[in-house]
Amino acid sequence: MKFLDEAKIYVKSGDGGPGACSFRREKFVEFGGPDGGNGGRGGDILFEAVEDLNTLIDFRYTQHFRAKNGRNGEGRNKSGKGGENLIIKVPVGTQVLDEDKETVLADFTEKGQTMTFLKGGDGGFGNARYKSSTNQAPRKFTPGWPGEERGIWLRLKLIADAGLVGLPNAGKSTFLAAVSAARPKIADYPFTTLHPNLGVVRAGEREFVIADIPGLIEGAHEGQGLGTRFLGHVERTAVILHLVDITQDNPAQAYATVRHELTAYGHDLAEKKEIIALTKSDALGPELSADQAAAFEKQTGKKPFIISSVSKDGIDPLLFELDKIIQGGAEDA
Ligand SMILES: Nc1nc2c(ncn2[C@@H]2O[C@H](COP(=O)(O)OP(=O)(O)OP(=O)(O)O)[C@@H](O)[C@H]2O)c(=O)[nH]1
Ligand SMILES: [Mg+2]
Repeated sequence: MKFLDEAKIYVKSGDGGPGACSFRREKFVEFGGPDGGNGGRGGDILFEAVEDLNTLIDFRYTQHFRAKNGRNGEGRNKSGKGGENLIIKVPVGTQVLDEDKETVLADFTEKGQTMTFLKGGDGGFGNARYKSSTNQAPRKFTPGWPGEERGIWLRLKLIADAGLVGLPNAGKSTFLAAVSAARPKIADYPFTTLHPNLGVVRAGEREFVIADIPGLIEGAHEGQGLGTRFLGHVERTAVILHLVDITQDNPAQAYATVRHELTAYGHDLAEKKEIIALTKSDALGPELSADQAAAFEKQTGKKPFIISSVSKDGIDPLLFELDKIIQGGAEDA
């Protein structure tokens, strides 16, 4: 299973400017020669891979990219100015695909990597260029060459920064929908989620990626329910967000069940940094929620966040904490 962020964009390099048709006119010079300059070249479209972007989220808002056209040539043999290039910044790991969404046109694997993707059109010739022994006063000039235009796909393989775990129905998909633009299926029965979903969370200036995976039940490591096969997707995350339904009789027990499965799964998942959030607090109200959280802390020795994906209570501090751990993880590495 690959998590992909994709965006379709349209790029166009600049048109070349037309050449000029002009004749020198000077006092006392009987036959002023042709002096129309060439048009300027259109700007190129370039890509540059940068490290401070993680996702293609900005390409949802801006889809059209055009480099500037070249300027007209002028009299007195003045060439037109070239159009400015346009550099499109993409995250490291981005692939540029043709409109068929299959042919890979470029692959950006390293920071700072650049590529000229579309060349700007050449400028046209001014009439000075067409002067010859047989034609001393040509009126001929050429328009600029048009730039190139293309529809392309950008594709980025996303790597989740945080992974959601919990029992079925804990509210994992609802949480993902509350904090990102992802729209996973949500329903009031276990195993609604059958395959992982990814969402991009924007927290202030920063953005990170959360993976929502199918719920775990007791015996998952032996294949019960959907088993543990999706846990591979949280192995490389910086942090696990363990969601527990606060409305059930014994949240600490639900927590222990899932922890047991993580430990049995191995792959160092149990040692990974973990944040616990008791969710659906809106259904209990603040007082009962606080009581449940206190009981949870007493039994597990761990302090949970209290949140609701419906009312959004407690969500911001939780995202802040997740981001802190993710950033810290990046510094450690
Ligand atoms: N009141 C309330 N209900 C919630 C909240 N979060 C989830 N729910 C409800 O809980 C049920 C299960 O939610 P899901 O988000 O599908 O749970 P899940 O953990 O993704 O479940 P699986 O995909 O089956 O593992 C749904 O009926 C949700 O509407 C919440 O914050 N408050
Ligand atoms: Mg789900």
